[in-house]
Amino acid sequence: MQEILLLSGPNLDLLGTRSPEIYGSMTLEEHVEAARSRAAAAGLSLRHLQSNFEGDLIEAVHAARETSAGIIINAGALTHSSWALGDALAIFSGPKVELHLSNPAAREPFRHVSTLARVVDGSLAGFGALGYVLAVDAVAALLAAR
Ligand code: CA2
Repeated sequence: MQEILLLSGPNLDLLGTRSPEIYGSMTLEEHVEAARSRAAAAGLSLRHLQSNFEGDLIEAVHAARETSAGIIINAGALTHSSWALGDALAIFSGPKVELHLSNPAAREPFRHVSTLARVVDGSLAGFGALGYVLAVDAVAALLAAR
């Protein structure tokens, strides 16, 4: 069975505890479970890693080259600053989807830059919880088209 790696960046472990007006009220684990169910319906497994450390996420992308068919990444604020994470993702050859709960383009100017956009197949932003399900659908469709 092919595996999707879902990566969650800094502070996303706090989902459900603060700022529901921006990020909704679901916990990260609830988003992961929704994504996992959708992946299972498409015949895919899903593994999740959350880290508050940039290097952990980079190493997970490196390891994914041996284990995972596709990557979904909500890199949190690293989206706007981490050229290194973008470079790591560029080396991964499977489908890659950038995901955000909110719509960074409609927020503060520093969120308008994505260091990941240049290396992913596509980005989903602003759909809240639905984004996790849509991202799985996108990776599944890209895998099926290969
Ligand atoms: O909208 C998204 O999913 C973001 O990736 C979330 C990041 C933000 O820096 C990006 O610009 C957009 C922030 C995640 C912080 O999550 C929190 C969760 C609960 C309370 C406070 C922050």
